[in-house]
Amino acid sequence: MVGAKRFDRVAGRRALLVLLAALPAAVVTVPPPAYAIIGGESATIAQYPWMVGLASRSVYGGVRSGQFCGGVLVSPTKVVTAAHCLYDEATMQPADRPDLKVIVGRTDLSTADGEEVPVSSVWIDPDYSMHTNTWDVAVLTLAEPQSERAVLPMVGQGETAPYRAGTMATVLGWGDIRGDGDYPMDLHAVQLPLIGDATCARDYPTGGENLFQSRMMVCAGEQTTGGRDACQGDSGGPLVVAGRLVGLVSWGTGCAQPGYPGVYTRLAAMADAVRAQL
Ligand code: 4AZ
Repeated sequence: MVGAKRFDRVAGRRALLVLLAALPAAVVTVPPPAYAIIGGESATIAQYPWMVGLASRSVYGGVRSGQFCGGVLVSPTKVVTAAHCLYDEATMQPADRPDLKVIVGRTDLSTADGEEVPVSSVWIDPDYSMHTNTWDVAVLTLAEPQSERAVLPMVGQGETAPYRAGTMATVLGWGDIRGDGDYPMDLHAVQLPLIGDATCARDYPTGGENLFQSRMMVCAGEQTTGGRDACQGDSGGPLVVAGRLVGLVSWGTGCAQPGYPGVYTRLAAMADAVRAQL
């Protein structure tokens, strides 16, 4: 049902784009895509076997396996995710989720494919602040090693080259595909360019939780047109450049709006601290 509807939407949009491509560019303005992670397309765990979901059925219900965030398998027993995924938005304190699981090997959250692996311990970056969204990284230890699954290598401490503006990155998640609470069952992926620090500093100049800080954050998206972005539910998921984990979905104003790109945890800023947990 949901899948069929989305397929129709995608097919309809393709037809529209073919039509628009035939018209003189000056006559038409192409609306931003309104489907997928946002502006992406369906993907599978076979394509991205190190992609995982964080889930709590007691808190989020069982319809979508209890999924509420993304994460990445970086070793057989370790998952990197965003610290804010492990916090309670209401209390601003670490969340109490005794049934926290890591979903591995599952593309479609309505199925029982793969496994729901218990978490034996949680490390949250000691510098993480929910008030400023800074140092938004955490490491989960799995109770059952995933020795047969592929892992994603991580960027090195202090690396800068992978973050050059215009570099194409891939973002993955099971989050909102329209920015209006439309949560898909299947994994989505989008390719988007990294945005330079000076640009993002202009996009998010104010203090508190809306201040861009290039030391431990990096932005990605379509600065002028919007249309491609991570959204609610994608948090903690990977920003991948050239086959390595360089960032985590962290925050942003709304989703896929021009001038308000997605902000990601810049993993090169804390790669050593994360590696110390592996
Ligand atoms: C969120 O609330 C969220 N557009 C994640 C990513 C973005 C915005 C919000 C980026 O989890």
